[in-house]
Amino acid sequence: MENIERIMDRAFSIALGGRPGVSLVDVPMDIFALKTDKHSLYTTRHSLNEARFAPDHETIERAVDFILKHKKILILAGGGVRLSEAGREIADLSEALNAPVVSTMGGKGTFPEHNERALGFLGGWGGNPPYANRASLESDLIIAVGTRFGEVNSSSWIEGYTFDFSKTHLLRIDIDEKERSKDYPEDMFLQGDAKTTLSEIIAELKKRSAARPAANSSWYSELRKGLDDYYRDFMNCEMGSDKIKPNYVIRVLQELMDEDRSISLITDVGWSKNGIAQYFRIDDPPLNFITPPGGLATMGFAPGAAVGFKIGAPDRKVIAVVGDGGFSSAISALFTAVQYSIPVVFLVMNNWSFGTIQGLQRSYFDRKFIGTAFTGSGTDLYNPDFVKIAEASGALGFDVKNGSELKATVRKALNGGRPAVINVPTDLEPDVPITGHWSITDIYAGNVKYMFDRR
Ligand SMILES: Cc1ncc(C[n+]2csc(CCOP(=O)(O)OP(=O)(O)O)c2C)c(N)n1
Ligand SMILES: [Mg+2]
Repeated sequence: MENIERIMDRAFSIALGGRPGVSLVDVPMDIFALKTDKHSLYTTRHSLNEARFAPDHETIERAVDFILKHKKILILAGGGVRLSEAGREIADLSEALNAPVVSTMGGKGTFPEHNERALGFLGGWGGNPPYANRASLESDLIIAVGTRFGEVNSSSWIEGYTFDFSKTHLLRIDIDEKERSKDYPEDMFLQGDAKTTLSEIIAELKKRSAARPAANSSWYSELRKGLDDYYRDFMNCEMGSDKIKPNYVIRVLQELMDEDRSISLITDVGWSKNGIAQYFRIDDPPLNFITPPGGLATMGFAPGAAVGFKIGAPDRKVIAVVGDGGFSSAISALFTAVQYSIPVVFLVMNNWSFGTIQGLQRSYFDRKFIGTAFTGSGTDLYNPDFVKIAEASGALGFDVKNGSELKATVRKALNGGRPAVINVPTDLEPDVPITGHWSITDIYAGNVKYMFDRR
């Protein structure tokens, strides 16, 4: 019992410093049952990002020397940029070097994706067309900030899809020493907080008058133009009829967010996450965009996360975008929202299946669907009536019968002042394309040997 103050202090320090995140204090029941006259179990005040350190000045100078030897520099913003709130510094570095920026899913939008130097996000399920991957492969230096080079973002670490560090130099900035050389050998590793370290690099760059690498001016503009063309097509994508096309749902959400900057999207897994990450242009996370971790994506994340987000940011208009599988598995969040009057909108992309998994069965198992289509006792598709569930639980319920109603319905739900469920019958196709590589598909295809040959 006498240790608890110290342990709570440590738990807060871990949660808020370094790599901020959840810390767990496991208290045995016999200690929980003890009596105490203390009113508070933690006495020290901690604040977010207390560990803001940077490498020493000499190291920063060496890093800048190294950066300026390159002509095709690419900045890669990972989730650490978001945690460190270093979006401003990424933008300043991009401007100082005239370098384009790509991101992982966790870092998506930390550099505004509407900016002309933004090339989207990379990896196995990266942006479409895969110009972020191409930029990575064409660059001669990647400055990677706060990324773990996870499997999804690195195309399962198979060279030539997202990265090829036999050709590209790598400068890494990470607060965690354990990241050093974990997956890729870097040419330089700077241990430090993203925001502080980037500020020091930028300050040093400004001292060098001819800092901007001249050849950096144009190598990426073709890629950006290609992305803009694709984006334009996407924003004109077809609606579908009785079942609305999933990309059309995403398009309408993008339009709504472009019109109303107070909307925040929380995504689940499946089409909601991969599709939104692939097509969306995000400018200001975490205010407007939260997604579960890209690789270990937790189905059922969005409903609860949206309720929590709304409690923490009551002025935001919050939409949880979730598949029917994800919503069914975490529907209790709706009841909590009603119980505590938390007006969150649950937009259910209802395709009567674990569509993402079914897509893999379609592509790799000859359309043999096992456990992924929501059928009843026969072959008829089955799902509960989400609108009736909403109404019966005290929330608003909306059925979208036609894509042309979708936008107005979302607005109505957002203005309803109560939790609301919108059921959107959604087409299974198209799939979200894999734009890089994912080794699991080799395994499905019985092509394991190839995987090891390449590594
Ligand atoms: C807890 C958990 N279980 C299983 C999975 C594997 N998984 C990934 S996507 C997916 C299907 C999601 O279905 P749905 O929510 O309906 O979205 P859709 O793919 O149809 O868009 C599943 C089961 C997961 N990511 N998390
Ligand atoms: Mg589904």
